[in-house]
Amino acid sequence: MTPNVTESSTLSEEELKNFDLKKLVLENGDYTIFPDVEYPPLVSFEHDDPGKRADPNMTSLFEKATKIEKLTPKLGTVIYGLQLSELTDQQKDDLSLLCALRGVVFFKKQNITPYQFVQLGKYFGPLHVHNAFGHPPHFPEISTIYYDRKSAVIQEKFRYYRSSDAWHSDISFEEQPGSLSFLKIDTLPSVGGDTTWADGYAAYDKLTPTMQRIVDGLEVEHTGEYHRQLAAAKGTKIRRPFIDHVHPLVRTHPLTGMKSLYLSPIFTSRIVGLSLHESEAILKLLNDHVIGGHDFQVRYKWEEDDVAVWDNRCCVHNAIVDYFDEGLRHGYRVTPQGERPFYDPSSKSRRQMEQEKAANGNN
Ligand SMILES: O=C(O)CCC(=O)C(=O)O
Ligand SMILES: [Fe+2]
Repeated sequence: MTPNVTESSTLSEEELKNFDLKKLVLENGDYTIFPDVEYPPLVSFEHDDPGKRADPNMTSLFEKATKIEKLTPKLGTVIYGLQLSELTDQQKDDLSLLCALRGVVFFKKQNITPYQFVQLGKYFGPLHVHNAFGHPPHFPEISTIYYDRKSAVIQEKFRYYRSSDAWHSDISFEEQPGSLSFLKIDTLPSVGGDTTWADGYAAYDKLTPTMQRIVDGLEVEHTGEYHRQLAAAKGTKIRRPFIDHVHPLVRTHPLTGMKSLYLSPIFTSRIVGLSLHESEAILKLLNDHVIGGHDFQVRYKWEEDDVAVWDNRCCVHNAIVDYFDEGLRHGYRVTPQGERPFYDPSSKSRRQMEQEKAANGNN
């Protein structure tokens, strides 16, 4: 059983700036703590998305990068030659729009520190402090990506695990779930440990119009049950109770205005207003649609010190945990919260928008 601890020391600004999680994991292994504290409930806020201030051409990013590479036609872009720790506000605004359009954006060879990571993330919205995850000392806003392979709970959790079991959109159980997520991977096994993303716009567009009419306007209950069970298995404290929230199954992206299938299988319990068997059948059908949707997925092979930035409002993701025999994998994530998900019945799918543009001769 992992002990609950209280953070005893505070660090100076200088010490925080130099805090090095890679060094800590290499020296100490699992450094995460589970402070014996209770957090107050989250309060609602008006989300002001930096992407609203973006230049539609995102010139500040495209002109400064040394190379831009698309990983698939619609999903996933790699940017070379820019440091996230040095982005101007205009570049951050443009990044927000780029993520809304491309789902996930990767930055190579990033020197950004945990301290700078937190500063960067805060630009996009208040950083979520997780209800139950262990976090690094002094950085409650950081979620550590690391599995202690010697832990019996972890062994058990991954014994029969298939990555198809864990697609999700970060913290979708909150009233205002993550808009973007920033994930740095700084330590990699010799092989394995890729991550996959699936495009929510395409997932919607790949449903037939009849199926689209069925899912449009439906609402789904999201819960923290997954984390409750994990905390119970590890014997760790839940610092803020999980509260269920209902979100639209098809959500409208506030920046692109496009419809995206908003699935988060590990955090969803049922579709509101349907019987359990109706709900389970539809959620299973949609989950299978995403799991098998290789034509709208990207699988990313990390290099050390890559950072992925993705938009949780228009893509889902999933870690591939195939590397326990191949060495250590470590990274960390921050997730700014965004708007409360909404569905605008007059919004369009990406395909519809593209067709209309083409018809108007703007393509
Ligand atoms: O380990 C990974 O590649 C991704 C883990 C994850 O789901 C996250 O950081 O949100
Ligand atoms: Fe995640």
